[in-house]
Amino acid sequence: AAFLEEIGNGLKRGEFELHYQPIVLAREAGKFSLEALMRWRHPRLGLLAPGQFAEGFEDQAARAALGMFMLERIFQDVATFRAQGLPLRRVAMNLTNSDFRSDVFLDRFFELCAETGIPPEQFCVEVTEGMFLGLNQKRVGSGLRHLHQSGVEIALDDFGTGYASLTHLRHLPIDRLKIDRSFVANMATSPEDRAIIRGVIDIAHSLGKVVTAEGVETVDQVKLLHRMKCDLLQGWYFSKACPVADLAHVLSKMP
Ligand code: G
Ligand code: G
Ligand code: NA
Ligand code: MN
Repeated sequence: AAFLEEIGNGLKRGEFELHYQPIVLAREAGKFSLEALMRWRHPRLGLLAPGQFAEGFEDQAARAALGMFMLERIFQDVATFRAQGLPLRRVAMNLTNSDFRSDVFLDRFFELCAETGIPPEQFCVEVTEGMFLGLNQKRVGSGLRHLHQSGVEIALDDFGTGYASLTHLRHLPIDRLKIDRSFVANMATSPEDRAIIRGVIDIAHSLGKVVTAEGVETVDQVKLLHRMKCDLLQGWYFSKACPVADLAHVLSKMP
């Protein structure tokens, strides 16, 4: 509970920031998508990744505050990227169930599009399978349909690690599957993991969806994924998530 209060104070003190990790189009160089990843520059503990303050995403009040922070900041940052003329495709943000509990989050999203002139087509939202099992799963479904109809792409994150994934593919407006990095990690040595990845890519393409491989760290993984016709690649092989100020430089050195 003390930690949750600290999140509120950290937000007030401006200790939270968004870092951006490039997502590379496998078949075409020079244009990038990004995933926004939250970081907490904690005064005592240093730079924290979401896994280190995950309880904040579970708690309703903390999540509402973190979600709104993320939303406002992502529009500011994307406005900066556009002004810099960065060669950007979509910018992805991670959502939770809480973001669909009321209309506040989605209303503000569309309001920000109108205020800034940044079109919904600039964005992707990442959701996890677990979000379709929560209390407000109906609201999650209708919220995603609204976003999708407006031009926002929907990505299913950590694909293959949750439950009943294939059902969701049938009922929800999902444009992209993100293969969890646990499958990518061992693909060079594990025929089983390679078979799973090949199968996911096959299903996705048959359904007209695009596939992103996460956690790509080695050139061997890049080559294998390329051969398997994986569409998008993301991972430390290309770049870690980096602060806004470093992004132009990082992108200029990407393959
Ligand atoms: O940056 P890191 O690798 O620690 O991210 C861990 C996980 O935290 C990611 O898988 C991502 O889905 C989640 N995450 C990162 N930023 C946010 C955020 O702003 N909101 C939510 N809900 N999840 C996030
Ligand atoms: O929850 P989500 O799957 O969106 O998580 C993204 C997380 O994965 C971030 O915390 C990020 O720091 C981490 N990550 C991104 N690329 C790599 C990578 O190539 N290897 C590893 N081990 N972690 C990565
Ligand atoms: Na994600
Ligand atoms: Mn993921």
